[in-house]
Amino acid sequence: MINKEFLARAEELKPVLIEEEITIAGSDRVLEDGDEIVFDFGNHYVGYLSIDFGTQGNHPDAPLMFAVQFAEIGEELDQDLDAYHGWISRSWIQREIIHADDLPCTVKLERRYAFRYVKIRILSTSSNYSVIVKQLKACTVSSADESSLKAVKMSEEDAKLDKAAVRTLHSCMQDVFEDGPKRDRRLWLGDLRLQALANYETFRRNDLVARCLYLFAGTTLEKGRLANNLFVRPEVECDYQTMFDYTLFFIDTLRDYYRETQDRKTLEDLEPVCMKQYELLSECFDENDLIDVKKAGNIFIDWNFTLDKQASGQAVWLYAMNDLVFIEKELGHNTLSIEADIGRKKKAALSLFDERKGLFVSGESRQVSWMSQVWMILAKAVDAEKGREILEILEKESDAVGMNSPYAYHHYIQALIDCGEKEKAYAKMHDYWGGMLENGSDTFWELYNPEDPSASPYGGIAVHSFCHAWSCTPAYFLRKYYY
Ligand code: RAM
Repeated sequence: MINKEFLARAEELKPVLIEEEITIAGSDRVLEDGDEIVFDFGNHYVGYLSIDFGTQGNHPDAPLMFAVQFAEIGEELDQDLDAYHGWISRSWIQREIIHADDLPCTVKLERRYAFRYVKIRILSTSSNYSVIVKQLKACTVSSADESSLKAVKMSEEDAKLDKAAVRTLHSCMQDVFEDGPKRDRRLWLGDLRLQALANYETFRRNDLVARCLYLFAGTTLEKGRLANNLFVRPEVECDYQTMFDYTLFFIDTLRDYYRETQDRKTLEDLEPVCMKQYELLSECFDENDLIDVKKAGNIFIDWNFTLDKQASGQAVWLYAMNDLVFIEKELGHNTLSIEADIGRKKKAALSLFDERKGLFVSGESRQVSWMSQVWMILAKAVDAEKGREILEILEKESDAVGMNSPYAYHHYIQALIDCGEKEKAYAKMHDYWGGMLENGSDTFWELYNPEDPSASPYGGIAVHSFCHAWSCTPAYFLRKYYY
C-alpha cells in the first residue's frame, strides 16, 4: 500500500549528500600482465573511484584490461573471490573488470563502493607497453556532516572505540540510513532503530530519521503491515518480507525520535501506523497470550539459526508496547485496553520463567539463551534487581545459546546498563567491539565472533559487511552513559 503524502514528506526530507575528494599517490612500479598492487586510503570511505593510468614503452596498441577489488578490511584482499558460493548473491562482491581503450587516461568507476583498500590486477596489456598507476581519487559521499559532530573529550581507549563507531555511522548515512554501504545498501527497520540512537548522540541528522520513518509508513504490505526493509531506487518500494520484531521497532523508533525532537506533527502522522501494527500482530498470540511462533512468522533477534525465539519475541512485543502506551498517552488517547493487554502478556511472559534454573526458557525444548534473558530484561518483565540476578546466573550456564552479532551484543550491553551494571557493560563493550579493532578495522562489522573472527552465516566473508549500521552503538553508549 502506498501513502502518497507520507512519501512526499520523505522526499522533502531527502538530504543532499556531502561530497569530499580524497586523493592518494599511485606508485612508480611498472605493471605488466598478472601484476597486482594494493592501495590504502587510510580510512573507510564510501564513494566513487577514479584511477589515473600512465604508460611505459611504445604507444599502446591494445586496450588495458584490469580488475579492481575493493576491501573494507585487509583480510578481504586474501579471499579467493571465485570460491564464494554462499546463499547471498555473489554480485555483492566488490570488484570490476574494466577495459581502458585510450591510454594514458583516467578511468572513472560508475558504481559506488565501500572501502579502505583498492587492489588493482593487470589482466592484459600488450607486448608493446606496460602501465603505472599515477594517482587514485575517491569522491566520497555521506549525509553525515562532520562539522556537526558533537565533540566529546574521552580517554584514549574510549576515543578509539567511539571513532570507529562514528565512522561506521558516517559511512552508513547516505540518502537513507543504510544497513551497510557494501551490502545491502538498504533501509532496514532494525538497523534504523540503532542508527537513530547513535545519530542523536553524534551527527544529529534527525531529519534523516524522520525521512526513514515516513518511507516505511509510505510503502507498506497488505493491510498496512510494515516490511522489514525497503528499496529507495529506482522507486521507493518495500520488500515483501516481514519480521515480527522489526515491525514492532517502528513504534520504538518513533518514540525515541519524538523524545529527541518533540516533533509532534510526525508523532501525530505516524501514530496510526503504530496502532495498525499493534492490531495486526495481536493475531500472533495463542489463547494463553503467549506468542505463537508459527503465526508470528520470521522473528529476527540475532543471526542465529538455532535460537528459539518464543521468549525473546514475547519480550520484544512487551518492550514495544511500553512505547506505544507512551505515544498514546502523549496524544491524549485512552490506553486502558492496551495496558490490560500488556498485563496479560506480561503474565504469559513470566510463565516462561523456570524457577529452578532462575532463568527464562523458550519453546518446547525449553531452551535457555542469552537473548531470551536480555529481552525479558529490556521489556521490564522483571525488575532491575531480578535482571541482575538472571544475568549472573546466565554467565555460569555454559550450555546457554550465545550471541552472534553486534546487534545482539548491543541489547546485552543495554540490558546490563538497565540493571545498573554500568561497569560490567563498559568492560564487555570494550572486549567485544575492541576485538574488531584489534583485527585492524576502522569500522564495526555486521558479524563478529571473538573466538572465530572469520565465522560467517553466509558461507564466506567475501560478502560480509565490515561497516554495518547496527554495530555503531558504542558511540551511543559512551556518549549517553559514560560522558
Ligand atoms: C541483514 C542486513 C540487516 C539486518 C537483516 C536482518 O541481511 O544486513 O542489517 O537487519 O539482515
